[in-house]
Amino acid sequence: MSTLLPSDTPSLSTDPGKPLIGVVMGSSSDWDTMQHAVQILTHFGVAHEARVVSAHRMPDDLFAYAEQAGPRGLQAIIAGAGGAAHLPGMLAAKTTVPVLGVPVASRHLQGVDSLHSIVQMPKGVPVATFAIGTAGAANAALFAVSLLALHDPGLAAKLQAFRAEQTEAARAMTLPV
Ligand code: RP5
Repeated sequence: MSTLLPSDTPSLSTDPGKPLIGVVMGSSSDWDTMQHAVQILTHFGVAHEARVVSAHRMPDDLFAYAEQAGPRGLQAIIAGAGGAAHLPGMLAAKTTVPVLGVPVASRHLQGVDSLHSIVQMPKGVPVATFAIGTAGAANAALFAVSLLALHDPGLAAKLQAFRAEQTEAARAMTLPV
């Protein structure tokens, strides 16, 4: 990932002792996917935490995490899960902190099951749902950065630079014909 970011712009989001974004997942087997969210948050210098919180294997931990998210100052929770992916929805049921859901690709249904489980929340308890897999994990983190950047000019500048790099990279693309 590029390091061509403004380094002298102040950021309100960098205190590692006070995470602003929580990244949770149902299993350590989700890490291959969810590490892409963590990489983005690290790249932007956003204070975050990452941990396993399994909805069906650690339900009490899940409730405690959701209940403490607001009081602990989390601004968003990125939650990844596969299969019957109830982790994001159950988190959203227990907190009004925004929950960004990442469908992890499953072995048998390639994550379509995860996507449907996360995106089909009944009216009243939303989960913002992203693409299946690594693109979804990265985009959920970029979305979280965008939310924080609304109130953080330094972070907004980094986000603009990130977008500009992508534009330049696309303009530089060539084809083999
Ligand atoms: C879900 O079950 C996890 O989110 C994971 O995607 C899936 C499989 O978990 P493991 O059997 O690999 O622990 O809870």
